[in-house]
Amino acid sequence: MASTQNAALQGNAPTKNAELLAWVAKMAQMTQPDNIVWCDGSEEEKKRFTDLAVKEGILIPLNQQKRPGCYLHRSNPNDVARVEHLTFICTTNKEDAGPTNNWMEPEAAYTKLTHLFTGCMKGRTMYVVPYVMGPLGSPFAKIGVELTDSVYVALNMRIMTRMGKAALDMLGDSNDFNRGLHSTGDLNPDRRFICHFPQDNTIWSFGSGYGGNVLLGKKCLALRIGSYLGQHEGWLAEHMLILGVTSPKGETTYVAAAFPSACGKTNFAMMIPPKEYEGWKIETVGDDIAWMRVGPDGRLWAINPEAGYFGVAPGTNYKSNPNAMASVSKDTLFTNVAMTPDGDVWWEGMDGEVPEELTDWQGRPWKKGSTEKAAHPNSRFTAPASNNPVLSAKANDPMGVPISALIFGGRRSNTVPLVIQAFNWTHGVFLGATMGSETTAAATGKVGVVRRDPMAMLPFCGYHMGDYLQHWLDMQKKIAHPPKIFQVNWFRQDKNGKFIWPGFGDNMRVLEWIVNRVHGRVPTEETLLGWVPRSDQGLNLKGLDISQEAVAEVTSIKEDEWKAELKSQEPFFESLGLKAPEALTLTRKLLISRLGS
Ligand code: GTP
Ligand code: SPV
Ligand code: MN
Repeated sequence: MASTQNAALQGNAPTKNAELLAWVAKMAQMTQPDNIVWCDGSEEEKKRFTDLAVKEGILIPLNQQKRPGCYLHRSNPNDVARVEHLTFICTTNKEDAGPTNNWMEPEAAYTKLTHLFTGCMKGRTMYVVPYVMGPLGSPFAKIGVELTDSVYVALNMRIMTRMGKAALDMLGDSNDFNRGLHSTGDLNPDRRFICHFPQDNTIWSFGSGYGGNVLLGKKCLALRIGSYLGQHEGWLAEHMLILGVTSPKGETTYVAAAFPSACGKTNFAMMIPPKEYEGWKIETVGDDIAWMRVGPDGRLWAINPEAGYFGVAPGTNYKSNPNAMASVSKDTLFTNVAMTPDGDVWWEGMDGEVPEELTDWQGRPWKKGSTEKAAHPNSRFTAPASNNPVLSAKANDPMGVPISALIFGGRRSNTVPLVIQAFNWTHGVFLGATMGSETTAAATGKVGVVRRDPMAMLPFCGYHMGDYLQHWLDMQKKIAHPPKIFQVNWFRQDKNGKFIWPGFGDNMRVLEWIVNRVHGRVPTEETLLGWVPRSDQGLNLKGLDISQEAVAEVTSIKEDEWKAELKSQEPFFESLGLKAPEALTLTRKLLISRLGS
C-alpha cells in the first residue's frame, strides 16, 4: 500500500523537493488516502474541485445570474466556530505555552493524534496544498504546505492564500516550510484537536471543517506559529487590519489596528468616509492579519499575509460596508448563511425587507418572524481580495507599507472612551495589553462579560503571553521611528443599551484625528489615561448625526469606572507570574496611585 502510494507520489508530484516528497509520503503512509492530488492553483483545477464538491453536496450552487461563481457550504451544526478549548500549543516546556494557552507535551500530542490520523483518509483524497503567506517573492513571506482531505479547504485556501505552483516555485529545494496536516475525521467534537508544534513548524488539525480550525495558513500559521517565529526572528505577527488613508492633498498614511474577532476589523479596513470627507480615500491592505518588521529606514513595515477575506456575514450591508458587499458579488464561498427561494444568500442585517421565506443555515425551511436566526451568527464569506473595489495597490507589494499608527480597540459598552493617544511606546503597549472586550456581541442593553484580550491576540498568541508583551516592549529599541499608538472604542452604549457612536463610515472622524496626531498637526488635551481630542480643534463633527451630549458621553472618562477597570486587570497580570513585564505592572501601579483607590 505505502509503496504504491510512494511510487504514485514520485510520479505525479510537480516538485523534486526531497524533504517535501518524503514528508508527504510519510503522512500518506499514516493517513492512507486512496488518491493524492497536488494542487496547482489553476482555473481548470478550481473548476474540477468545484464540480466535485457540488456533486458530493459539499457546495450548493447559488443563483449564477445573481452571484456568478458563488457557492454555499453548510458545515456540521456542531462545527461552526473556532474551538479555543480544543486548541493546543505543544512545546517541550509547559511554561513556554504560558497561562493563556492549552498545552500538550509534543510527543504525547503526536501519539494521541497519530491514533486519530491513522487510516483516516481511507476512501478519501489527500489534497496537497502548497501556499504562500505574503506577497509572492516577498522576503517576509512564509511558505506552508497543507495536506487535507477536504476539497472545501482546498478551495478556500485557493482564495485565502497564494496557492499552488507559485508556492512550489518559491519553495524550490528549501526545507523551510510549515508542515500542516488536516483531516475532517468524523467531526465528532470529542475527537477534535487543533495542535501547534512551534518548535517543528508543524500543525496537526483533526475533526473539524470550520475556517479558523482548518484553513491552516490563517490563524494557525500566520498568527500562532507566526507570533512564535516573530519572537525568535525579531518581528511581530498580529491580529490586525492594515489600511491606507489618503487626504485630498494626496498624503497617504498607513495604520494597523487590532480589534478582537467580530469587533470591526473588516469594516474599518474597507470603510467609506462620510460625505463631509470628499476627496479622502481609504484603501485596504488587509482585514485580519499583519506581519510587521523594522525596515532599513527605522520604520515599522507591514504586509498582509493573506490574499482573501474570511469575513463575518451578519451585519454586512450596503450601508455598513458597501465594499464588502461588492467583494462578495462573485467568486465567493459562503459558509452557514441562509438561502433565498431564488438561490441567493441572506443573513441578519442585510439590506431591505426580511424575506418571507428562507432556507436557514442548516438547510431547514425558515419563516419571517421566526425566533431562530436564519444565518448562523458566525456565518462567513470567503472572497478574493481582488474583488474589493478599494484594494490597495500595495497589498501585493513584497515590501509592504510603512505603519504610522497602531490602534487597539475592544468592544466595550462603558468605561473606554472613543479615542485616546498613548503618551509613549510603553504606555501604548500597556493600552494594548490591558485591552478588554465583551464576549457577547450585545446590541441591546446588557453589559457582556469583559475578558482580557491583550492586543486581540488571546486566542492566537503561540507562546507565553508575558514573553509576548515583553517582545512588544523590546521592539521599541529596534524601531527608530515608531508608530504612534492609540486606543479606540466604537461600542459604548447609552442607558438604553444603544450604541452611542454611529460607527462604520463615521469612524473616519477618529481616523482623521489619529492622522493629524501622527503628523503633529493638532493639539490635545492631557488626561491621566492619555491624550484625547480637545473640544476645540479636536474631532471633526460636521454633519455627524448625534448630539453634543452624546459626543460628550462617548468621549467621557469616568474615574469610578476606571478604578474598577484597573482593579479588574489584576488577575491577568497575576496570571503572568514572574513574566509580567515590569514596565507594564509599574505603569498600572502609577495609574492606580494617581487615580486613588
Ligand atoms: P474577525 O473576522 O472575526 O476577526 O472579525 P472582524 O474584526 O473583521 O469584525 P467585522 O468587521 O466583521 O465586524 C463584526 C461585527 O461588528 C459586525 O456585526 C459589524 O456590523 C460590527 N461592527 C463593525 N464596525 C462597527 C462599528 O463601527 N460600530 C458598531 N456598532 N458595530 C460595528
Ligand atoms: C476570527 O475568529 O478572528 C476570524 C475567523 O477571523 S477564523 O478564521 O475562524 O479564526
Ligand atoms: Mn480574525
